[in-house]
Amino acid sequence: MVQTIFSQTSYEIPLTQKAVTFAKTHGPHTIETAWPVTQPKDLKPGEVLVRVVYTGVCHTDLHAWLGDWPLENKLPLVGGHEGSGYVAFIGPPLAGAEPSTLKVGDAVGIKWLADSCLHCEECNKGYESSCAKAQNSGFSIDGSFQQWAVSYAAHLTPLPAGFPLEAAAPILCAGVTVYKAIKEAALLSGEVVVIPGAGGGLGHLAVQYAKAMGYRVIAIDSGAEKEKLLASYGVTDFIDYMKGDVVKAVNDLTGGVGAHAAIVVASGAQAYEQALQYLRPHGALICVGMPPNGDIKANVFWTVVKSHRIIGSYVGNRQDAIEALDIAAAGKVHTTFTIEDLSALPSVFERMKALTLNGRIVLDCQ
Ligand code: 8ID
Ligand code: ZN
Repeated sequence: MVQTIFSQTSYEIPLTQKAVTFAKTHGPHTIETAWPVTQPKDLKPGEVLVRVVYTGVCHTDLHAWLGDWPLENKLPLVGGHEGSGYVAFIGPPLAGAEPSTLKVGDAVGIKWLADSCLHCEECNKGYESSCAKAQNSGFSIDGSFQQWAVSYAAHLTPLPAGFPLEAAAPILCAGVTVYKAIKEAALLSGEVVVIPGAGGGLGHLAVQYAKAMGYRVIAIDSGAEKEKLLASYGVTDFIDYMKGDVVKAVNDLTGGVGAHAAIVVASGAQAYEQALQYLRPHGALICVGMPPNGDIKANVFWTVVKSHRIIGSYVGNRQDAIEALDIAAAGKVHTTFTIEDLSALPSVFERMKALTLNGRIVLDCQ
């Protein structure tokens, strides 16, 4: 599909737009053609109106629609949190704050963390996603499955100059999340990272960031298509979790000693139990995938004796997003995606549930 919306110095803002919504958890989706657009005069301090051009579809959007998690989202909801587009209008600055450095026409990204207070201890330490006042795109506020989204000046991510918007979209959740998760493992160059869920949206980027950061990658997922996709990034160690003993396979590939880290991006629970069995002493289990009702069963004795580190990693902060995009813009990480129309969202969810997607689906919101 051809991009028809570009950077402009001003945008004609319509009263209504296309959007995909649902009013009830796991209820039907509605392809709206006259969903209201927040008008410039109605933007509150700190808010920005973004003309969304592309949006990725993350498994988190599916979890939200299915009601998989012990958190309540806004209803009715416009989901989506991997949006790329242009600043269309900038609301007034927050009381006492400098005006935003953003300009109308700037290429920006909408990520899961839409806003945070930037004053609390969590924000000051760079754990912005843990801020008690955090707002999440496509969950607590409407997200990127629409053409004109309200987001926040402080958290919109500037996109690298000339970086294609469709390639940027998946970096804004999948990319930043896995990049941050790999950093959390605190590894040394050449150490072994296992990535269960490697063929999905997060996973296909995780294997590339891990390689770009100097680690040896063992990918786990299922099926010839995903194996082929991963081979295209130079990943030669692939384990099909549907076939045979995953723990033995990792141990065989690591001379019997196991891996230095597992970055679990699988949306199923089984991958966590397996990871604890193939980690070597001081190995890190980085928890990223969020299966419904998932528990990690770690034996206390072996956790202590092996000094295993079990770490939850939740998206990334503003700087992580900038770094993740810069690495991709430098050509070290490529998003593999298929573009479909915004109205295809319900069908994308069906295919995501069936685990048949390779890489990411990016929806065209033009
Ligand atoms: O901040 C966070 N922690 C964060 C951010 C973004 C997404 C967490 N997530 C979560 C999502 O909510 C979801 O639970 O990460 C998970 C993966 O999201 P995704 O990459 O968007 O999902 P996907 O494209 O459907 O890929 C999932 C892959 O996991 C594989 C599947 O075959 C698929 O390719 N998989 C499964 I399910 N079980 C597996 C297993 N046992 C497995 N791969 C290996 N071993
Ligand atoms: Zn996401």
